[in-house]
Amino acid sequence: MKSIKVIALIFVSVVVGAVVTFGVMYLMNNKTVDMIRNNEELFIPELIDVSSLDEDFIITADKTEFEFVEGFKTDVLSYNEQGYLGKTFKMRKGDTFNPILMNNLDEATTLHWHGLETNGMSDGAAEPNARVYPGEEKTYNLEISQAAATIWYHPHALGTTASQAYKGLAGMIIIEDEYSDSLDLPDIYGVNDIPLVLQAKKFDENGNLAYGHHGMMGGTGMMNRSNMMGMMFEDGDGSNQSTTSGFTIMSNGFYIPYKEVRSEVIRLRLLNGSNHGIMDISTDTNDKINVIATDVGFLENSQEKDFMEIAAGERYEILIDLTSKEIGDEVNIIANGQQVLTLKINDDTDDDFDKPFTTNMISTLAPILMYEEYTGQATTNTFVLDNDQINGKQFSMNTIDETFTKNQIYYLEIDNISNKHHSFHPHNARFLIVEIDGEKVDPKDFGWKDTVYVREGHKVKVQVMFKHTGLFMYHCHILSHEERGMMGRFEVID
Ligand SMILES: [Cu+2]
Repeated sequence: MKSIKVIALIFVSVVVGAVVTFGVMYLMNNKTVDMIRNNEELFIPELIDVSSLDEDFIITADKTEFEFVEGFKTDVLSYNEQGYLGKTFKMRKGDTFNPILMNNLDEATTLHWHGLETNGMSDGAAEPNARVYPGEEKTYNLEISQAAATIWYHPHALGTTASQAYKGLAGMIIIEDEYSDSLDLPDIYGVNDIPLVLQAKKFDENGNLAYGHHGMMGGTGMMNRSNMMGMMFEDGDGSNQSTTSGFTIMSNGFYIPYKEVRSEVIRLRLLNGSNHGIMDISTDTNDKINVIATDVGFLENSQEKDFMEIAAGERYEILIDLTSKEIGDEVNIIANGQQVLTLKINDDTDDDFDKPFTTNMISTLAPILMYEEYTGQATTNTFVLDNDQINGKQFSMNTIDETFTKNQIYYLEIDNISNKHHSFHPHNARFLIVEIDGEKVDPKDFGWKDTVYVREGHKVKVQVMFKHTGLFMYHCHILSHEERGMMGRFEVID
């Protein structure tokens, strides 16, 4: 009888403890969200036009401070001491860009150009000498040979990718070409062509970014703030690696900022720059989303949607037609049910402007040509995604896991046999989706991709050609999965 009482007491204690713990966590998260600065003007990173640079450009990786919560300086990282994130680079097909990374951090870092087809020495990941140590610098030699797209840059050093990206190291790159020139698209940067880096973040009560403390109990067995937040972030067993549930979605570092726009067609360049999570994007006014570009290029025809999904690492360019709006109207962009940007219509911002088109006038964009007509017969390399490993292996810097020949057509079959969702990203690649779960699909529906989200138990086959030689990485773009070993190296040979 006594032992039953003891068991009952322990049971009650555990339940009460759990309720209190989760209650405190819930309140803390809500309280913190209330404290985050909001309703400020959308921050637009400075645009650096690479074509007009007459000297080498230095990109510094810096320890900076940022006021997510008014009056609290939060330690973050940024490029070129911007405060948070980095500048936007505009490049043209045919450009050569030789940026120099200067590492002002306390730990190694690299620059990886996500979505750029480039040589292995400049890809910033798999080469043995890719790491740039504190106080050192490295020059990257980038030859821009690919079609117009919205791509991005972020660190890719082994062991520090996830934490550095989470703390703010990321920036956008806009590539232009003859197609983007000829299309009558909104292209005034920061006015009707707007970069929007969406990131799921979690803050503690002082506005600090909560990240990566593994496990519920610290060394003393006591619950303290940092390990409690760590447990909230840790996505090892929970479902939150596929959603942003419990996180606050920030837009270019700000919470629900606004942007004054004219009653015209607005182009948003969306990047899901989160460490994990898929976002469902829509408007609160039921205004349609016209998708014009996927990760690495224009669609052949724009796709009108009520909502769209964007996974961590992916980019989509979308148009929203505001031509019928009146001054004072507002349209909110919604991500996973949360307001992330308020577009405020205010034509007074400019006395005179053209309303050059409406979205139904630009349905034809750029042709998507397969590398070859899909037969499914060519060489297929299979990537089996399981928990924390690919093809039964965890990452090793001493192994070359796959070898491809330059300018040959390959099929990559990505087979997710795990009980989690994963996001597969091979570097130096621009691929087309040809099969899902063994069924042929039309690649034009998905457009040019460099990252593909594969749900648990599903299988995707893509057609790819590698155009540059060297050593590269493939990995899961859920960055905690990557850090836990879901990554491999491949070599492209002549
Ligand atoms: Cu993964």
